[in-house]
Amino acid sequence: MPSSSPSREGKSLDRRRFLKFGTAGLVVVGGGALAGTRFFGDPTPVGPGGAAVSAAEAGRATTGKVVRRQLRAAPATVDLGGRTVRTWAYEGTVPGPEIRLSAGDQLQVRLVNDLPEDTTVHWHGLALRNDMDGVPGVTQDPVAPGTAFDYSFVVPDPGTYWFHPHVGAQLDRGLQAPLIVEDPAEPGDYDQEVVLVLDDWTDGWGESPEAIVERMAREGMDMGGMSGMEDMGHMGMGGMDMEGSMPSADQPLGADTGDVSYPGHLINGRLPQDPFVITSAPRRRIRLRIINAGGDTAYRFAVGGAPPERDAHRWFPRGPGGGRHSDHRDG
Ligand SMILES: [Cu+2]
Repeated sequence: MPSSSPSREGKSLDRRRFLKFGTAGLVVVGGGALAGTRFFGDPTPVGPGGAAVSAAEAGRATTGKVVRRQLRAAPATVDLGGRTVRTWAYEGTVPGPEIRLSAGDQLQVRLVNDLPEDTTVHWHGLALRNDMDGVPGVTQDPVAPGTAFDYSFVVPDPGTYWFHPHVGAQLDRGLQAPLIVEDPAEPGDYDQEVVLVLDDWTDGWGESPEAIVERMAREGMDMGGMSGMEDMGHMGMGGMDMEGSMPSADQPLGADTGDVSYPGHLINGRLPQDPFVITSAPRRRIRLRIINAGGDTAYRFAVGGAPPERDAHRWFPRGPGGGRHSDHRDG
């Protein structure tokens, strides 16, 4: 058991903190929330092949349908809308290709790593079986360059999710894509659906994501989700506590965003000067699914010119992964 005491850590135990304990040698398998709450007191390691996992998986509701995809992670040249950058991407696009399926479907994804370094895919916000959660050194071995890894899991809950690597600052390159889990029982009272991925961009343009992480670590600032696993070493040190990043009445978006000045901000991989455009017709209802894939930016979102009617501001349920990414409380 690591030396940090749960009582001192307080209520703000989050995923990163959990993962820090995980790297100390314990592997806890199960639903995300279950793993987090069962960890302290009586830590009993459970392997992916354990009876508890088999029982939990057997209890999942499934449609029996299997959705198969391939994701090739590789260097790519991408046009952001007037600015062409060299970056890393899934299948050559930013964001990567959307995966869409229904709750209860089984997702089978072959990750092909054509990057020059290890990678994984983390399924942001999904309460999936732990050994498919994509955290290298904790829930799986890293996927080495030139090799592949097969993810396979039942997708449990409807919602708006996304996926990205859980290695270094890779997600702050172009390795990110939406994962939409539809609810077969939802009435769907809208005419059109649009997925919007918001992102703060520097790769191939400004300072590299890795350089930013290193600089911020040197300067002793909490980079939030910017650096993934690497920032855990300085989390909670130097008098910084988790409360600093918690949303409050004064700072509803939290205090540790906006540390980095990004040269570009994107919606669906496009800069404002040549934006992603939605074509629709008057009086049509559009469902917007909004994903903040930014490493350090909390966005306020508004629809310009929308009529001030209540319907214009009606929000549909979202998945648990819909929050600000740098919190990373749910992955
Ligand atoms: Cu995430």
